[in-house]
Amino acid sequence: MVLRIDIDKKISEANDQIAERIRSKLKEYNIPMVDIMGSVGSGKTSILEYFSKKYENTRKLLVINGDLATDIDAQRISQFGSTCIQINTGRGCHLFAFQIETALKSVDLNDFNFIFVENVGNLICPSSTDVGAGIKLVVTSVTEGPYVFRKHPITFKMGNLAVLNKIDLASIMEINVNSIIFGANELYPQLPIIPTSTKTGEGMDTLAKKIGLE
Ligand SMILES: Nc1nc2c(ncn2[C@@H]2O[C@H](COP(=O)(O)OP(=O)(O)OP(=O)(O)O)[C@@H](O)[C@H]2O)c(=O)[nH]1
Ligand SMILES: [Mg+2]
Repeated sequence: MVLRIDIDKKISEANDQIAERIRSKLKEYNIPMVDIMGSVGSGKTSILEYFSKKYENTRKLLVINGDLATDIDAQRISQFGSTCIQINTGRGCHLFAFQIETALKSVDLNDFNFIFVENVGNLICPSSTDVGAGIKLVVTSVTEGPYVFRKHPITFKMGNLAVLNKIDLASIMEINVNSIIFGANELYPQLPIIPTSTKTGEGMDTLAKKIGLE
């Protein structure tokens, strides 16, 4: 006799239950949570540094950082007044909802009014695991080349919002930002895409408004 146990399905169902529990908890407290996903080096932490600086005196930001190792990102962001919790996943290529729930239990939610998750840097794994966020923000950048939107259909279909970051480098990378966004809009008509630069600040107010920070 062969018994088959679909472990993947069970893990994913258990994860989704925890993600729903997180969503209802945050709704109770009226705290939005954004899950930031994107390739290594696309600018996830830089966006969080930018917002932490800009909203230091007006917002109470909690950031949960996922990385294989080190607390570099949490240290970078916490310089600007945000509270950061670093989760090291070892070999794990994405965060699970149970890790977010554990992190949230370690703080008093009354102390915060906006939460970001910086997921582990890659454009593949994080999109398939719900961490309980209301918005899934996909961060990509012009230095990743012109084909990134076409090559990662699942991630961009799962996302609610995307950013094309580092547009200050577009000409040096020989990237036509408008044509990339035009192509991506055709592929993912449901996905708003905001061109940004954390260096010049271009597009950052639009992004802040879109996620409800402003
Ligand atoms: N020119 C330019 N550089 C940027 C921009 N945003 C981020 N960078 C640079 O890109 C590099 C990587 O940025 P990070 O914010 O650390 O990227 P990340 O997505 O958090 O990377 P991981 O956490 O390692 O996945 C840094 O050297 C940033 O200064 C931008 O808009 N323009
Ligand atoms: Mg980072």
